[in-house]
Amino acid sequence: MQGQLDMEGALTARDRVGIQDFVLLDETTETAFLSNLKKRFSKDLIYTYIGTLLVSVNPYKELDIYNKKQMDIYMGVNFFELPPHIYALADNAYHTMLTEFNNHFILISGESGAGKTEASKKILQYYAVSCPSTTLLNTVRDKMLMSNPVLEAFGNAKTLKNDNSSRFGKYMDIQFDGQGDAVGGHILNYLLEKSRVVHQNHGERNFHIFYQLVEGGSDDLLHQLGLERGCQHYNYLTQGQCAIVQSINDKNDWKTVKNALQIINFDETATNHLFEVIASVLHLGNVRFDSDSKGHALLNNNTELHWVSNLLGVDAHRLQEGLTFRKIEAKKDQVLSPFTTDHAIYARDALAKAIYGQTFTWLVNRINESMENKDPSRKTVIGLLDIYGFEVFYVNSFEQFCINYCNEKLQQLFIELTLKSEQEEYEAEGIEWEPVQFFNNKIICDLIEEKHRGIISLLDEECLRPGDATDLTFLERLEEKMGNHPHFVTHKLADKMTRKTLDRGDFRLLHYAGEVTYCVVGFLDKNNDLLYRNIKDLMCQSKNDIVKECFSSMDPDSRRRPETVVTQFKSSLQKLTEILMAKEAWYIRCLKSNESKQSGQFDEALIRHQVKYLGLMEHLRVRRAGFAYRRKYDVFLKRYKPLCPATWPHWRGVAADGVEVLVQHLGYLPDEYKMGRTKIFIRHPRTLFATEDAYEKCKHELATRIQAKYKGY
Ligand code: AOV
Ligand code: MG
Repeated sequence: MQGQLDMEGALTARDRVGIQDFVLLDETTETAFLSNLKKRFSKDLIYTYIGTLLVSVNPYKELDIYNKKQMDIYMGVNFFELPPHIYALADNAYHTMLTEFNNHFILISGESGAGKTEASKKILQYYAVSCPSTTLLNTVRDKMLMSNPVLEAFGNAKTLKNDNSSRFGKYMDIQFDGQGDAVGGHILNYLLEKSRVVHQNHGERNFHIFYQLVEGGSDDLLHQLGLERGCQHYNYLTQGQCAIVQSINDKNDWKTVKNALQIINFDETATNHLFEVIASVLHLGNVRFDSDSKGHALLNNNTELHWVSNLLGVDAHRLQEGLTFRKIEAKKDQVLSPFTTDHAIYARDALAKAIYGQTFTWLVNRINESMENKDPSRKTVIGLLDIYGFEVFYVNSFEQFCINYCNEKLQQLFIELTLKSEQEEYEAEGIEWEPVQFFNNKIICDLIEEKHRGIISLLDEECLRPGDATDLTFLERLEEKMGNHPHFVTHKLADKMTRKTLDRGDFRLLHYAGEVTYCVVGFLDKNNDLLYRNIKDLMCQSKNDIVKECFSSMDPDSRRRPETVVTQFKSSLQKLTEILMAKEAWYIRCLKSNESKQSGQFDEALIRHQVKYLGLMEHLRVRRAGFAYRRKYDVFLKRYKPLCPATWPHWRGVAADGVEVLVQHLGYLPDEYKMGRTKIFIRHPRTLFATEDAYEKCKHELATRIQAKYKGY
């Protein structure tokens, strides 16, 4: 059998290139695991399996393994017959979807900079290039592919961890028809890190699109938008003091994005409106305020404000009023209350964030329209999840809290679907089993999201409490309620628990992936994300179609207080979990090879830490002791019954008995499979692949016989 030969070939070559599936390692120690990874990494073999889970180590250099030739090699070939590759996983998910006509998703996880976004792009390319196609469908594929550079331009930015860090979460459904043609796509986006529009930490940048525009835009375009060439002219682009990045070519990226916008059906008007919005944000960032003798904010000069009003198509006087006064409704009267300069800056930044955030969602909607499947009658999907990875910076704020919470949820999903449910299934099916212990991070998820008691609830309560609520009162509430939790550390306890002190305004969470100290400054504001009413009303009257559409649809009932940011995020993650749980899962666990983004560096301590917290050793133990494949008796019998005269064409008895007869006939050894209550469990994929090969051969022979028969007529 081909699979077996290759497997044995790999075994003899183990000293050269390591083992391609950890399940075949002699010992399941962390040291053996790491040494295998390292051996393979040194040979540029960045992929290794744990059963059907793919482990990937970021090489930080271009490898010649992503091309049409490689795609052809992996197309339609059984999983373990070739060296591990992301194409093999993509292909396997695709073929399972086609044969079983069900929905799948690929969960790509790992910390910031580990290679999730690159992995998701490779998978999308694989489907776009290697699935069958017609000319009509080619346009859908092009759009799916081209959605990437556009969304990356608007939603990715350079951080200290990653020069192209995703600052939003993305779940993309790729829809296939019954023949396996990619016929449509749909994207769900999650919480964009809007605060980056107005503030960047040292060594970080704003979203790529701003730099692309001021570096790559034509003279005419910049003139039309009132912009100067070069990032140095814009406050919103220079705070991180690293506008120019060696690994990024903003000019070239600009061309790619312009071209991509055309492919996803942006006509000239829509494109112009989009750039007007981007330019208006840059101008807003340059609007400055002075203070008069009473401490009230005054506009420093009118030029920038006029550009904003021009580009957004709103009245300049009302815009100025909105940025320097608050409108208070008193009975039937409206009173204008002047802002201090701090307030005015706050209002300006809030507007910039709102414009950008709304435009991003609008963009996703437009991309979805362009990729829409015109005939949704018969379709199955493969969902690709690429979300911001776990991150720890020197200072961590509300954004890291949301991102790390999201990663806790994904880890929880992984545990639920693999370690926990796998073991529960053996129990339910009555299969003998030695339980594998693992750390369940549910305790941390509960600490964050439990109703009425979790951090999110306390934060919302403080945000909604009228009067004197501040970031510090929120911290006090946390300390009061969470002080004794094993994963929560206050400054009072910091010395005792972790021997690292905490500042008065900090709290620390012991996440599954490590400890993170959060500074509470800004938590309430960012969670409230309020925009002054008069500014919102003004934007609804904008002559820029995008702005008008976005702000008009923001909150139809403006008297109702909108849900807080973190609560919206929590419900969107809940919905995502439900979407994923209804599908069959495939996993890619990405590992970051080193912190300095260097090729060829295998930082053993860093990788050991990731292997630990991702639960890879536990996964391996479950896989090794368990069964790689399981199928309901009726599904298994329906597919493979032609392989046995006693079950073909019909088996009249109970499906389980039919399966027993069938596998006996195929010569399965007693150790290779177990019969559960409702399913057959097969220990190693090789066994199933041999059966699958036999099935393909049998199908072919049957077809040839039928053809020969008809030829005779
Ligand atoms: P991430 O998505 O996991 O981080 P990326 O996919 O953006 O990480 O990868 C970071 C960088 O690592 C890329 O820009 C590439 O330079 C390099 N890289 C990753 N995978 C590969 C690969 N297979 N081959 C070559 N280079 C690679 V974040 O979005 O920050 O969580 O939030
Ligand atoms: Mg990413």
